[in-house]
Amino acid sequence: ILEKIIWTKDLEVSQLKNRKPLALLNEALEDAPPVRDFIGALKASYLRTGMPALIAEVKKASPSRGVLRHDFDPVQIAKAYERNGAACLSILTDEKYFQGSFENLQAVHEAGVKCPLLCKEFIIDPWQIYYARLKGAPWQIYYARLKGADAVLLIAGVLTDLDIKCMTMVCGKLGLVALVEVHNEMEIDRVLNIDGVQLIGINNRNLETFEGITVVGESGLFTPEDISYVQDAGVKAVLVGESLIKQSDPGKAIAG
Ligand code: IGP
Repeated sequence: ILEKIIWTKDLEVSQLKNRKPLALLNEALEDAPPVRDFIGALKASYLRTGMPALIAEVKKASPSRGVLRHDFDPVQIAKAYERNGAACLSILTDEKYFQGSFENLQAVHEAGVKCPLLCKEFIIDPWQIYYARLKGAPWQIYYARLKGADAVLLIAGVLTDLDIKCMTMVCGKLGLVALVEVHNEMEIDRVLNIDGVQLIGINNRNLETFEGITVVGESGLFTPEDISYVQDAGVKAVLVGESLIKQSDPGKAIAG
């Protein structure tokens, strides 16, 4: 499929400056770390505790809130989250808006954190998978894989159905899982009709359950009541950033 995509898009792609041969990427992949089972970890945690599995987010800043933690140390926070029972971690790699980096992803991976890792990056164009079109975000899915990610985020609102389908296939080829994020019912309907989608994140509101698909409740979760609310709506996992990161001890906040 990779070869096919490259071939069919060859004309457009050849106009891009930073063209890199697919062979180089595939070669690099031979040394990539083994992937961990992201969905398996969510399900295991849910079955063990009966509570939504936690994807704890390692997040320094956000566009709306600015810097969330001035003593931000991604590795220490990741370890604290893992120690205190997070099923998976989400590592912001977007630099521009969230002050994250692929170095943070790699550092957390290399520090021996065992939780599966989600690479939180804005992947907006399937051809970015192969070619650097955004500064600082070269061939993002490949790059995520090489830096130790087990899952990547695909935001339905900025992607076409074909983008999502192609990217999901590329993820599958690389052993990664795509967390497909939706914001409204229209996007949910779109995504449910795309073959191969296994994991959907609902960014607030519009909570439903979907057979055969693991549903993650995302964003704006601050209190135990917030968690109960999405749990009652049927989600099997939650993605929490700000409310943990801002605690004096983010790891303990999970245990509490
Ligand atoms: C975490 P919060 O409100 O708990 O900090 O949210 C996570 O869901 C949020 O950071 C997020 C995000 C995204 C960040 C959801 N979708 C897409 C960057 C890109």
